[in-house]
Order: sequence, then structure tokens, then C-alpha cells
Amino acid sequence: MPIKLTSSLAGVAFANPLLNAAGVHCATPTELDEVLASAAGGVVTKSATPAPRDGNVRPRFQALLLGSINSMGLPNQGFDAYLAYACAHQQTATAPVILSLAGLSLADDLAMLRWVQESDFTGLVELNLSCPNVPGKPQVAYDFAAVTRVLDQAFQFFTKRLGIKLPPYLDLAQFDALAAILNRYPLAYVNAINSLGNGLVIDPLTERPVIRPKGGFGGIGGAYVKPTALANVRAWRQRLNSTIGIIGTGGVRTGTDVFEHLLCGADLVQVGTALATEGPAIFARLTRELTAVMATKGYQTLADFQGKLQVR
Ligand code: YRO
Repeated sequence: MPIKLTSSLAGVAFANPLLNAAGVHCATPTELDEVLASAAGGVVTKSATPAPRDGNVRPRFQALLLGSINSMGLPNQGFDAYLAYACAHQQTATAPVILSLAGLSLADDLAMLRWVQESDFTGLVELNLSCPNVPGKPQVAYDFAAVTRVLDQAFQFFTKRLGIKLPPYLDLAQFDALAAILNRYPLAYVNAINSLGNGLVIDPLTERPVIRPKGGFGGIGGAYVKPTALANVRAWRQRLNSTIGIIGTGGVRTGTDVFEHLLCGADLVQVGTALATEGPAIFARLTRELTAVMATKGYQTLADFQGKLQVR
């Protein structure tokens, strides 16, 4: 029997579960085209702000032995560019385009969601909740009253399919509290995890941080965060309504990593650091490796093992 890698999220079909993680290889039409031309099952656009941004000073990304650190500062071509790309590709593309949004205020989030609502785009929209909506306050996702505010207001008018990108949580009580809130909304999915915030990587030779912005503080990705990512995927799958899908993101470099995310309950799996290092050819390797893992185990479809982590 042939092995099938098809998956779906909120009624949207994907030929395979693999996508780029928002922010990686998705800021320009050329990069987005390259992901769509690869073996990826779909593409997510760089989180958009209403106006274009240059982002932080360089160096702002550094690949490391076991992952990466970044403080990009949301460099992006602006909302209009990504909405146009997503609309232009929704008929022709063989792989879905997910539109990621990241307002720097509640008003920006709601304005962009209104523009999507009024547009012809019918695909998935992902709201990145890792932005501080008020400078000096915690990022929205770490302020549950702020999460409630943005979702309350968004679902007053937004009737398309909306997912949210979440940072890692480290305490199980946080999952309990936030799940009770998220389960009140018709969310399409949650994407776990964004980078692990505010790590610091130092070069002992130069006695300096390896990235320049924020005194060297930046989001950590890659192998460093894989156990945290798997725990977040699993914790969300155990708590969220079954109508809410899950995208697993964090530490994916091999087909076995993809398999583990799916086992924890992910419907789709995204690749950040390893895509930045290896380029879009990684998607052919990952689909081949995932297929090989499934063949060894006698699995023919993702549903054969998805969410079926065996706990002793
Ligand atoms: O620096 C970024 O553009 C960035 N990097 C990440 O690892 N995750 C993100 O969500 C973002 C964009 C949002 C923010 C961290 C700049 C507020």
C-alpha cells in the first residue's frame, strides 16, 4: 500500500503536513514562490504589520550548533503585499497560503483583520500573539486579559478561519487557564510554538552577544526548544476543543522530528531554524524521511498515529 501524507486543518487540505514557520523564507514574493515550488505542503507569509518595516539592525539572526537566535524586529513588506500574494495564489496554488498578521497594537490587529474580512481571501489567517500591544507590557500571549480582549473584538466581525500563533508556556497551570479562554472562541487552530523568548548567546572570544539588537537578547529556535515545543503541542491537544486544530512548530530538522510533533497531536508541522539553514530543499528531505519512518512502522496515513502518543 502506498503511504499518504495528506492532512487538513480547519477544512483546508494539504498534500503533506510541512510548511515553513512564519518569519523564515517568507518575506518576499520570491521566497514565498520558492517554498511553494518546493515539496512543502503550503506556505505561511512573514507576519505583516499595516505598513512595511525594515526591522532591526544586523546581525539580527545567528545560526548556532543546536538552533538559532533572532531579533529580526518584524521586517516585512506590509499587509497589502502579503494579502495580494495570498489572494493571487489561492486559486492557482497547489498548496495553501496562510496569511500571518502581527499588529503592534490592538487597533492594528483589528484593522488588518477587517481588511482580510472585506477581501476576497478565503484561506487561513494566523494572528501572531507574540507582539506587545502596549510597549513595556508583556507580549499579548503572556497577558491573558489582552488575549481575551483581542479575540472578543476580532470575533465580533471576523467570520473567516482564524488561528493564533502562541509562544511557549512552561507551567501547566498556564495551559489550563489559557485553554479555558481559547475554548470559548471558534478558533481554526493554534500554532505552538513561537521562539523561546529572550535568550542570550555570547561569543566568548569577542566577549559580545552574537546578535546586535536588544543588547543581544533574542528568540531561541531549533533543537534547544524541541522538548518545549512537543510539550506545548501535547498540552494544547489535551485541553483544546477537538474543533481547534494544531500546528506544531519547534526543533524540526528530521523526519523523526516531524513524526514526533504529529504523535503529540499536530495536524501540520512547521520548520523554522532548519529551513533558514538548509533552504527549501529541506521539504523534500523531510517528506522522504517521514515516509521512511512510517514505512518502518507500517503506518499508511498520518491518522494512523496522529495524536496517539503512548503514555505509560
Ligand atoms: O523578530 C521577529 O520579527 C520575530 N521573531 C520571532 O522569532 N518571532 C516573532 O514572532 C517575531 C515577530 C514579532 C516580534 C517578536 C518582533 C514582536
